[in-house]
Amino acid sequence: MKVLVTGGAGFIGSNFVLYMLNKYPDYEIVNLDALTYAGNLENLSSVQGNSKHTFVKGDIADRTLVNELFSKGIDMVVNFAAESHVDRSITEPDIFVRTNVMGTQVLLDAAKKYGVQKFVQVSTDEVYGTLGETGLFTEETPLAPNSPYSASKAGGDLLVRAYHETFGLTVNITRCSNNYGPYQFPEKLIPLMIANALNDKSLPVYGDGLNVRDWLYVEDHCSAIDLVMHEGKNGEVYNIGGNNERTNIQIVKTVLEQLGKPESLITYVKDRLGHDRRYGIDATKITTALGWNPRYHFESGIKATIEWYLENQDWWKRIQSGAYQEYYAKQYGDRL
Ligand code: NAD
Ligand code: TDX
Repeated sequence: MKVLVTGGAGFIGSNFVLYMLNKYPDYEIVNLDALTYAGNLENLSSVQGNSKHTFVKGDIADRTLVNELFSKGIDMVVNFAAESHVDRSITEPDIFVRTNVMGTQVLLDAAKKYGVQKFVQVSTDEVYGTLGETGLFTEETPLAPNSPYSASKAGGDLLVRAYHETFGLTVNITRCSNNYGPYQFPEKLIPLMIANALNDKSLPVYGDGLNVRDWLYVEDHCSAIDLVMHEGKNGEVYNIGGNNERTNIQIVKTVLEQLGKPESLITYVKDRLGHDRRYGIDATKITTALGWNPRYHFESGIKATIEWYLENQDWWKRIQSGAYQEYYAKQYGDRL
C-alpha cells in the first residue's frame, strides 16, 4: 500500500505519518509538503532514514509535480495540506483559496487521472459555521462557513463531493473538532498559551473568553482517519469529535494551573473578527458505523501535551525566534 500524505510536515500530518509508519510498517508513505511557515521537518526527525517514508518538498497546487508523483503509483491519498490558521485567513485570505481550494482540485484531478482506491479529505467542523448554546453539528448540518479559512475548507470539501458525484472518485471527508498535542505550531490557542506562560508573557484571550471549542487529542484524530481511510463507506462524510467542550478561558486557566503560573498573566484583548461562538460535534456516526472511540480524556491529553512542550522547549523556541516575531507583532501588537 502506497499512501500519499499531503501536509505531512505540519502538526496533524506529522503525527499521522508517525502513527502510520508505526502501525503499518509495510506501507510506503509519500509525504508531500511545501514547508510553509507551518511545516517543520524536525517533526519527522525520528523517522529519518526510514525507507518506507519519502519526503517530497512541493506544492499540492503544482500540477506537474503532483502528476509526476501519481504516475509512479499511489493507492490512497490523505489530504492534510492546508493553510490552517483562522487569524491569518483574516489578514491574508488569498493563499487560503489557492491552497485549500485550488490545491485540493489539483490533487483530485490527479487522483481521477491515475486512479486511486480512496481519497480522504481532512476537513474541519468550522465548515458548519457556529452553534448557539445548544445543539451539535451532525454530518447533515448545512455548510455555513464564517471565516475565509472555513470558507476555503468548505470549497475544498465541495470539490471532493463533486469529483465523487461526477467522476465516481472514491472519497471520504472527515470533519474534526479542535486538535491539540505535540508539534502544534504556537500560533494556536493551547501551544501559544503554554509558550507565553513559560515565557511569563501575557496570555491574550479574545473577547470575553467564553467562546467554546471541542478538543480532541491529535492521536485520536489519527486513529479516526486510519479507520475512515480503510473502512469508510464510499462518498460518506464522518464527523470526529472529543465530546470535550470547554470555554477558552477554562483552557487558559487549566494551562496556567498546570504550569504553576499566575492568572494575572491573562489579558483580555480585542475579539477575532467573525469569531464563531461555539463548535460541538456529534460523532455518533463514526462511533457506531466504524467503532471509533477516542482514547484520551482531556485531563490526560492536556497533561501529555504540556509535558511535551516542557520537554521540547528547543522546538518551539526555535520557531519563536524566526518570522514568528513579525507575525506576533502584527496579530497582537494593536490588540494588547
Ligand atoms: P498545519 O498548519 O500545522 O500544517 C499544514 C501543513 O501543510 C504544513 O506542513 C504546511 O507546510 C503544509 N502546506 C501548506 N500549504 C501547502 C501546499 N500548498 N502544498 C503542500 N503543503 C502545504 O495544520 P494542521 O493543524 O496540522 O491541520 C492539518 C489539516 O487538518 C488541515 O487541512 C486542517 O484544515 C485540518 N484540521 C485541523 C484541525 C486543528 O485543530 N488543527 C482541526 C480539524 C481539521
Ligand atoms: O491568542 C489566541 N487567543 C484566543 O482567545 C488564539 C490564538 C485563539 N484564541 C481563541 C480563538 C478560538 O475561539 O481560542 C480558540 C481557538 O483558537 P485557534 O487555536 O486559533 O483555533 P480555531 O480558530 O478554533 O481553529 C482550529 O480548529 C479547527 C484550527 O486552527 C483549525 O485549523 C481547525 O480547522
